[in-house]
Amino acid sequence: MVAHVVPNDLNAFWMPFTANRQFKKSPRMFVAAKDMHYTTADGRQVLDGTAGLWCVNAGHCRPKITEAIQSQAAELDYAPAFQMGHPKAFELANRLVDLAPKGLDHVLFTNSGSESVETALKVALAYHRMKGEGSRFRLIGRERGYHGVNFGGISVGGIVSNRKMFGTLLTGVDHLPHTHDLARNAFSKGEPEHGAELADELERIVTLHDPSTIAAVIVEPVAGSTGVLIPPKGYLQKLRDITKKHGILLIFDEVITGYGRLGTPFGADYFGITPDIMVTAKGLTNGVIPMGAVLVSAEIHDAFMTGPEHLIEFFHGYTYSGNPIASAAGIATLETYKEEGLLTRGAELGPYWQDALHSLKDEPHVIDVRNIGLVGAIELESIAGAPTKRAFSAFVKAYESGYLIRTTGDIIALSPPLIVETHHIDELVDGIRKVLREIE
Ligand code: PXG
Repeated sequence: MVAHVVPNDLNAFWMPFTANRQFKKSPRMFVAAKDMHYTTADGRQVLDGTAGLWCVNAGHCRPKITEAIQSQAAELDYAPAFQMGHPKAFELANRLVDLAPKGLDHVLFTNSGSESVETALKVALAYHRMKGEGSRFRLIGRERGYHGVNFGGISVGGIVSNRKMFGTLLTGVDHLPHTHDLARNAFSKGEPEHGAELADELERIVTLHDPSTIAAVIVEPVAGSTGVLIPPKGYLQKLRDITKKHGILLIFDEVITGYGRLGTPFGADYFGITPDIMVTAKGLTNGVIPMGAVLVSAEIHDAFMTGPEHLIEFFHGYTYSGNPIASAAGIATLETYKEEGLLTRGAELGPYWQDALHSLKDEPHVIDVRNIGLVGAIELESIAGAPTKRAFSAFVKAYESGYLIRTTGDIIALSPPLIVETHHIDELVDGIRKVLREIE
C-alpha cells in the first residue's frame, strides 16, 4: 500500500534547479516507483521518460539493488574512508576496471558527478606537477558543457546561467566552441555529418596559450544537460589526436553517457576512443545511492606512487568515498546490468527508438529531432520573447498526461530506463505528439 501523503508546508525546502514558486503553487509529487513508472501523490502512474535525472538505468526499485542496500546497512553501515578499507569498495573498483575501456585501471570514488569532475580536474593538475610539468595549469572545457555545479565544474562548463552569478570562477580556463549546428545538421540520425572541423579550434587555443601551459581538456562525449548535442563524425577522434600530440590529458565526462546510455558500457566504447580520465556517477548505483567514480590510467596513477611509502600520495578524498552502502548498491547495480544485458540494450533498441522519435518531425513547433543510443532530443522553436516557455508547458502537460520528460531551454530531452520496451516507446512518443499538438 502506498501512503498518499503530501506535506502541508513546502516552504522550508529550497528546491534545486526548480522554479520554486511555480512548483509550490501546484506541486508535482512522486510517492512511489516501480520499474518504468512512478506513482504520484494523487495515485496516478507516470511513465519515466528520463530515467529519473538520467540515472535510473535499470528502472526503479529493482529487488537486487534494494536488498543489497538493506543488508549492507545492517552489516557494516560505515567504515572510515581514510587509512582504512572495507572489501566492497575494492570489489566495486575491480569490477569497474573490468568493465571500463582497456587502459583505465584505477578508481577514485566520490558522491556525485560534480565531485567526480572536481576530482578529475585536481588529478589532472597534480599529475603534471608530479611529472615535473607544473606549468600545465590550464583547463579547457567547451561552450554549453555541463560538468556539475561546483566551482571547477562551472569554470570548465559552458552553460551561461550556471556561471554568470558566481564571480571570477577558476582562472586559466578556456573553452572550445560547442558543436550545435541546426543549419547543417537538423534531423540527423545518430552522429551528425558536419562539424568535425570544430575540434581544430583546440589547436588554435593550444597555440594561443602554448601547449606547455595546458593540463587537460574536458568534454562530455555527448553533451546531455544542455539538450543532447551529439558529436559530429570524427570530432572526438580529433580531440584525442590533438591532446595526445601535445601531452594534454583528455577527460571524458561520462556522468550521462556511462553505464549503457549509448548502447555500450561507456561513451568511450561507442566512439572507440579512450580518454586518460573518465568521470562517472548517476548510473553507477542506478541513481539510488549517491556515488561517483573517476577512472584513471595506470600512467596517471603510477606518477603519484613515489616517495616514502608511509606518506599520503594524493591529498584528496571525501568522508563518504567508497561508502559501504554505496559500494554494495554499485555492485548490485553492475550485476543487474550484466544479468539483463542492459549495457548493450540501447544498441538493440536504438533503431526502434530512432524511428519513433523521428516520427515527430512534422509535428507543430519541432525544429530538430536527434538521437543516439537510448537518448533523444526534440528541439522546439522558442516563443518570441519568451524562451523556455513552450518547452516548460510541454513538460507540465506531459506530466499531467502521465509522462515524465526533461526540458532544458526549448529542448525536450529523453533518456528512458534501459529496461524500456517498444510499447513504452510508442506510448511516450504518442504522448509527446499529443502534447505538441495541444501547446501553444
Ligand atoms: N557531469 C555531467 C556530464 C552531468 O550530466 C554532472 C556532471 C553533475 O552530476 P551531479 O551528480 O553532481 O548532479 C552531470 C549531472 C538534466 C540534468 O536533466 C543533468 C544532470 C543533473 C541533473 C539534471 O539535464 N547532470
